Amino acid sequence: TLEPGHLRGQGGVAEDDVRTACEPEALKRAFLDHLLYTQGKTLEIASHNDIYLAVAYTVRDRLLRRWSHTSSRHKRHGTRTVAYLSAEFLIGPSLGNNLLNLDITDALRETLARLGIDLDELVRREVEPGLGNGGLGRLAACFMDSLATGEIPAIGYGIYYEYGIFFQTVVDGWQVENTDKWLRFGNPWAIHHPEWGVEVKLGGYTEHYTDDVGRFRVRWVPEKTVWGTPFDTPVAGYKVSTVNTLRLWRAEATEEFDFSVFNRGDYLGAVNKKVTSENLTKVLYPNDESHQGKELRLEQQYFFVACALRDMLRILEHRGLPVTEFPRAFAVQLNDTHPAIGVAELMRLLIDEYLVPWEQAWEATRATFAYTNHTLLPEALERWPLELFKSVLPRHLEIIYEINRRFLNEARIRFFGDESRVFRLSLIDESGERYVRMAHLACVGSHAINGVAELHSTLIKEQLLPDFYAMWPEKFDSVTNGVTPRRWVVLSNPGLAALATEALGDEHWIRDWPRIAGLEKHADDAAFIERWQRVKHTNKRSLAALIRDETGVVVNPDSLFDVLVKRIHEYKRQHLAVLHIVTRYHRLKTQRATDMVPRTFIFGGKAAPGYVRAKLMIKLITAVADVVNSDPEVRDLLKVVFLPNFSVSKGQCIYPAAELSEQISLAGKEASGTGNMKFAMNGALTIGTMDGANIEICQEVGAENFFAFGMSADEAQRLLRSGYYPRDLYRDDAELRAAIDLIRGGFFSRGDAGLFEPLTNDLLNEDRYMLLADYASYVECQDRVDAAYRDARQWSRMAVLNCARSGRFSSDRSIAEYARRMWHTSALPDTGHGG
Ligand code: GL2
Repeated sequence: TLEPGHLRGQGGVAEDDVRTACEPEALKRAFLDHLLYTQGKTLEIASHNDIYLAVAYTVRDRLLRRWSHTSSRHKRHGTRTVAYLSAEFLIGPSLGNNLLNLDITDALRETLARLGIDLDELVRREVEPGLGNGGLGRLAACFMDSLATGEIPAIGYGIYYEYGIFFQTVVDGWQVENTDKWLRFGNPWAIHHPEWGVEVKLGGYTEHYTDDVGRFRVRWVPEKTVWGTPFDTPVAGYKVSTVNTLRLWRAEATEEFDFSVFNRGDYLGAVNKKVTSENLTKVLYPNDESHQGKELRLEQQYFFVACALRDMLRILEHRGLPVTEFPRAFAVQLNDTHPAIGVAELMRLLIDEYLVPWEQAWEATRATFAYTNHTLLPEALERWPLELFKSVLPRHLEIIYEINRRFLNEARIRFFGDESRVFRLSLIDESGERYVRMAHLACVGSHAINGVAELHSTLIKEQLLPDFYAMWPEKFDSVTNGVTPRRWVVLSNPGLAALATEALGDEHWIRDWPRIAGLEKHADDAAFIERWQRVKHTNKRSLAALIRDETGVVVNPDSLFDVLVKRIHEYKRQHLAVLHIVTRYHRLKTQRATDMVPRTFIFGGKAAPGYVRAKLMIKLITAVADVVNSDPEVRDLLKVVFLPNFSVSKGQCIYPAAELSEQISLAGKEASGTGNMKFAMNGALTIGTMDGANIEICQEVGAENFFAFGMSADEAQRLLRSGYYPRDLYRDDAELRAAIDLIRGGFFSRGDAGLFEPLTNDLLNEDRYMLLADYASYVECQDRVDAAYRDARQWSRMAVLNCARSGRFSSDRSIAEYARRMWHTSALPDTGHGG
């Protein structure tokens, strides 16, 4: 492995070049030049946005110097490039991150300060691209950071949505969605490359024919074609010379106007066709973990995958390699099934366009792809109605049939006489209306299949894809998720970063996160603990200020900050946290519960616009907040806030200030979780179920430093099988009954007893996510949290241990595992010898 800071003294010509460009005088010159020549402004009349853009271009120039060296190095060495295919990349704000990775934050801050410009304010006010829904998209962004930092050649391929995830406001307690026009003021980080445009076919039919030399051929006659062009964003590694690429595709009309229509005099009709093509990449589907069989979504998926594979073929050709070298040149990772159509598309390219024989094409395809599953929820599993699929991708359906025919023949031999298993394995679901099963396509077309935490990977093998596991046990693997400590500690929590560097004696932990273990020996050092507490308190004060600015609620920074931020979902059980809050409130009102630890409950998260229950959960949180926060009897003991528009930027303010991390999904439902890791790294203690990566966090930090509660995945399933009667639990538990009755009696809805009925009735009658079964254990566990928090010194000690023992949860470790086990790639660092 590389020594941290290996750039120093080794960089060669390229690095000298970059370093000179990063000196204060050069930075000043570049900034003023961009202000004048790119923005057309002088300092006197420049707007905030002009200044931001000129700064961003100045930084981007420095990235591009390294980027060009990186790409020629990759070309020269022809090493295997990782192509990370993902419909979402939730990269967050770029400026601070790029400055950090280029190591020019201080130089630029000083330079700008001399011009009267506050760099930190530019960083704070930067708008972020919301090109993802939640954990899956953010994971892709953390992986891009770790790939670059690990100097692994990689390209992230995805979609350049014009509108990202909606902007959430809360009006009268309800979520309101507003469009996210993130490109309104320009995106300085990406470079448009129309010259690398690709034509993508859609719809139509196929023709089978014999060509001049007697070969059997298929021609796809599309109904329409759209034009895809890439926007490249440089992705710098942390203090290394590698700069990789995030390449996102935008759809355009193939021609400005359809002249045949135009000539008929239908001008608007002609323009309309152009608009329709451009609709393809207009908007990100705002559903997290639910699948809707919408034609446009299928077109989006195919569009970006087709562009990506074409682009890889272009690169291959540029490197002078034949198409048969594809798997040696690229390792393609499928981030969930959204890009799984790539399996059929690569087959189509190889057999139809490059005339590679089926067997050879299939071998190459399987060697190329690997598939990561991210969810066990049945509603999130993608399947497309056959007729819809056929109308969009007629040729791919034929190829999928042929893949399936060969695959099922293999399965029949492997599972002799077991036709029901063959039926279950099929790429086509024929149990009712017929569907194409994308997860099955991904499994068959990949050489590796992995889950994202140990429990999740086990459940994939045992419950989600047991027949595939029986067929190919060797394909199945597990890579626990991770998050980048650059963004989630260094950028978000500068106080903690400074303390860590001082305590550990150097900054090596930033690229080698397991070294954070060195903090452990300070856990009993009173002076260190005091400083740790000061950092936490400062972060809590900043968050309190943000909460006041955004919601008007004043919270006490000396109270316990208890945080639940993530997408709103029934399986994530935000309403279980509400039941606990209501229980506390009830105790306060009915018993003089004066020994209660003052707490601030902080919620954040978006609900899919069509997910009525989830939106009602937001209303429930805000309704409880309104009553509790305005009850004078409650005083400082209980505060509840819903911070609107949870995003990467918001997360950067929230995780560092949190003391208690709520990870309360029903065991067996959360594949991994990654917020749980961000909290632990920032020294929050977790109250959590034995679900996803919580289990591994608990193992690492030690059960004595973790508040575990609730049923295990096994126990939950057994209870469900043996008959689960939530109403009995309601009947037998007085506190639970009181909490539910307050809600359904209309206490939090000005007497409107009907408002929350959809939620409360569900809890009493079905309770799919078994809140009532875990309620008592959760409340009891929260009482233990109170007891622990009363001993501030001991609490901080546990917090330090959580951080110190989070070494496993860096995405650098995840990427190292993928590289070794799935991709068979390694780092290609700049040796500084022109090599
Ligand atoms: C998710 C899982 O729900 C989450 O547990 C996991 O951490 C991430 C990343 O692996 O993937 N699956 C999914 O569809 N979304 C997720 O966040 N949206």
